[in-house]
Amino acid sequence: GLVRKPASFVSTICDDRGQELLYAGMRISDVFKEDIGIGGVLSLPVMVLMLTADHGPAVSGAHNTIDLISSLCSGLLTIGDRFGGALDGAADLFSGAYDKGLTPREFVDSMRKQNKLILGIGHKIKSRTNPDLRVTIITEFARKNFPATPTLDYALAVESITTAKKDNLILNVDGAIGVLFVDLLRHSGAFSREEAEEYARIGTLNGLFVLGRSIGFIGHYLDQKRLKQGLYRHPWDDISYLNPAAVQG
Ligand code: Q5B
Repeated sequence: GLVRKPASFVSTICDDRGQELLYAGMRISDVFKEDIGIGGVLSLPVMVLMLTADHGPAVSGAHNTIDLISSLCSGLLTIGDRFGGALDGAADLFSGAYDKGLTPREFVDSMRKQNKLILGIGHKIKSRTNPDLRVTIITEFARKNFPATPTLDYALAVESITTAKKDNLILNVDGAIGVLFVDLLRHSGAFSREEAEEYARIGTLNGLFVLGRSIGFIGHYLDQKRLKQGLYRHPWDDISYLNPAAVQG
């Protein structure tokens, strides 16, 4: 009989073979007819794109400029555990500790014992006294619209312990998005537990930050060009030059 050639590539999100483009199996005309729009399809992800698109020219990724593509790439390469790349790690850490039944105090202590930073906690300029309104917006949205938010509640209990030590050890934007995705995936009824865990494991949430922040990085590049800014050089008066001999005494 006819032997089907095994496919060398598998794709589920977009099918362009027929007369009409399919997004995850849905005809593009239906996307418009039913007026679900991108927001209807993606809802929280779209909110995340809006929240993460930019956070000013001072963040570590926004400094590099040569041409548009290399600027965007160099900005994106700055994203990592400490800046913008803590979403999946925070989702994994907080949900793992919650599932193990650790109290927030036990979780904080165990991270300290392992000498590890809690991903999703801490911010360079935001603090309890200077709250991050992005976190406020997304947590209020979740409280109003999600069936349950146990991972968020757990992360906020952790935050109340860490901020007692230092005012800036808040649940940051990466952490808030991370734990809220866990709550959405686990409690919306649209995903199995395995699917929910897999999405965090494969890097979905950091991908959303990268997508959103690409918009901001492109904006900063265009802004620098429009303002005819030259090559950036960091001012001497903002650097502590330590002489190794003097440090060793
Ligand atoms: N300590 C965010 O550091 C920052 C601790 C901690 C326990 C923690 C740091 C951190 C985890 C990674 C994370 C996402 C680097 C941040 C983002 C997007 C952004 C960015 C923007 C945007 C800040 C001082 C003392 C030390 C530390 C302790 C610090 N963090 N303890 N768990 N997580 N967080 N990244 O202020 O006893 O004095 O030695 O890595 O979640 O990237 O806007 O800029 O939209 O672009 O420089 O919002 O928290 O603090 O490292 O000097 O530490 O606090 O052990 O204790 P800092 P450090 P001690 S959101």
